[in-house]
Amino acid sequence: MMNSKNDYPLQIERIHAPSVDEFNRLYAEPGKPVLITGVVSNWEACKLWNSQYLCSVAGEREVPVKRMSNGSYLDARTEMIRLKDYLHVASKEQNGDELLYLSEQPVEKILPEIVEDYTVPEYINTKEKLAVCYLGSHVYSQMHFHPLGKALLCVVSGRKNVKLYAPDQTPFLYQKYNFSKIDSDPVDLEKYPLYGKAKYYECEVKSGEMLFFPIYWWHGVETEEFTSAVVFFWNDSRKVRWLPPSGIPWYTPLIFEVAPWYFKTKKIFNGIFGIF
Ligand SMILES: O=C(O)CCC(=O)C(=O)O
Ligand SMILES: [Fe+2]
Repeated sequence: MMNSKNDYPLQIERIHAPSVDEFNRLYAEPGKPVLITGVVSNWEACKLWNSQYLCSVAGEREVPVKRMSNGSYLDARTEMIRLKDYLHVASKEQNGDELLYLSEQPVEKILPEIVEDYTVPEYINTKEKLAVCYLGSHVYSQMHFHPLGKALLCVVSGRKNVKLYAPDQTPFLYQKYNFSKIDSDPVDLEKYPLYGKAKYYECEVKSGEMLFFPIYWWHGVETEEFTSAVVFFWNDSRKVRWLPPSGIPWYTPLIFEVAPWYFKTKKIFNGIFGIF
């Protein structure tokens, strides 16, 4: 990947509401990230979703929230908390290195009151899909890639700052399963010197915008102000999953394809590693 100092960090392409055919041809098939405007902005959710609304429709619900240090999903603990109590925490600056984050929870299951407020983007071409929500502020999701397929990060309110790394940057990212061992941004270069060589794309995803992550693309996500988002996941074909692009160790798919079989059901597997 060639770039001069002037155009660094690399920029993610932006496009206004592409057709399904354009999306498939230009981004999904070649595995190229893109920021899409003009789709999520039509959702009712964009007018509705703030703390007050969420509190009024589902404030009494007990929701699963992760307690995590420095965005680390690997050692996060999940606890149940009333949505209104969580939103109160999320409205203030969180201190210390233990943060609460309502992250990657299936929307239909935990907040059925809000599923009518959004529509599944037509770019998703599989019957099986998963919609999860992220609600929080002052939180960080450590670098990871999705080993099973594609994702669309749809920001409803607030904004997220995302750094993306192509699969060929993996040698500099200290991979552990589908995560990076790097646990902070800015990165401690004494602890992780190879990171200094990593080339990344950076982009801000604002309310009404969505970012497409191809399979095996690394991303770390910073959320400062209170932000609500829905992420859709849909699987790539077995062929795409089993033949990872250059940079991803050849045995990586084995971890995600054979281990579930080993554990007998995919359900147990997802409970352990999560589909992020
Ligand atoms: O918003 C976040 O904290 C993480 C989002 C993410 O990892 C994704 O959309 O795949
Ligand atoms: Fe992700």
